[in-house]
Amino acid sequence: MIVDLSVTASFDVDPQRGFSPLCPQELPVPEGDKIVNELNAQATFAGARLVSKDCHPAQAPWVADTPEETFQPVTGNFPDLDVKWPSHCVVGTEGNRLLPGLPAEADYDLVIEKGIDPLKHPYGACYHDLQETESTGAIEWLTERGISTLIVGGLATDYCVKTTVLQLLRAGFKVIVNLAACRGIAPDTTREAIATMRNQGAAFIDGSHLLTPGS
Ligand code: VGL
Repeated sequence: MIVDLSVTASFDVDPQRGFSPLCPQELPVPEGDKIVNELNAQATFAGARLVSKDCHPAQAPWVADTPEETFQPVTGNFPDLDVKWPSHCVVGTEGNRLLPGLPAEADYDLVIEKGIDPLKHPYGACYHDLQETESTGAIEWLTERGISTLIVGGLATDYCVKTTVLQLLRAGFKVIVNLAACRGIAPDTTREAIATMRNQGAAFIDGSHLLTPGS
């Protein structure tokens, strides 16, 4: 697949320790820490590099107090919460940090922080809310720079990667998902997520060796 560096950005979605076996008490995605080399490799085909981060508070109505509560619906009138999750990626903790081997945050062109409000647990990196009305600025930032193509990897394929990819497709970008730079929480939901992204127009590669610089 040919990519033109000048109109392409690489997007690292939530590549945080809290989604990896480095933080087993959080939301460890199997092999979540194995995506770093591929994220770094895909970035060499892009003129800009973005990262999104879950930046959660320690306490929120969506936090599951016991493992059994995970995936249970959040009760009450919370339009921007759906199901409960184990506490993860809390600001100031190890789980919030980027995976070892990724650039320092200051070396990314844009860092998007999401999930800060305890009453909102978004998945996609383009909006702070599930209704997708409050932009994080990612789409505007990319548009302003004339970027038309995104190479996407990160965690987890079946939640934050999927939702981010669908948001970018709806915003009119060409999206290449690098599956070698992604890992999912569960096989079934990961398969479904890949099918949904494909139906909505995403392209897929299984490693950045399948990319060629060009225009
Ligand atoms: C994610 C579940 C809950 C993700 C975040 O980054 O994919 N998944 N919170």
